[in-house]
Amino acid sequence: MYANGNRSIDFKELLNAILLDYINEVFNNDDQLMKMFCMFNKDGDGFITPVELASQMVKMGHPLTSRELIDLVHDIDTNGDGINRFHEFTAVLGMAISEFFEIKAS
Ligand SMILES: [Ca+2]
Ligand SMILES: [Ca+2]
Repeated sequence: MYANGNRSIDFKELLNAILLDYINEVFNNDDQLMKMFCMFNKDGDGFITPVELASQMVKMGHPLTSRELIDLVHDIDTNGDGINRFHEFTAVLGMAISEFFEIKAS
């Protein structure tokens, strides 16, 4: 809850915490999320590289331009280390779900 190191709870952190609960509710357990993550993480090393992301998007019939790929990796990579890890993937998925259901934070 205090991921950014200060004492106040930032709105984004709160939203993330709520969304993570919500994702769990929607998928009932982590298995569905993990399956989705594994679809992208072909080599099973625990993170999704841009190459893995690009090839899976092609397979799903949505090839990305290099610009779109860079943007997508950047969007998922919340801590900026250049690697898309499982918790980052689920957080982004949560944002997509919330937009889909038009969840309001108020
Ligand atoms: Ca991988
Ligand atoms: Ca990252």
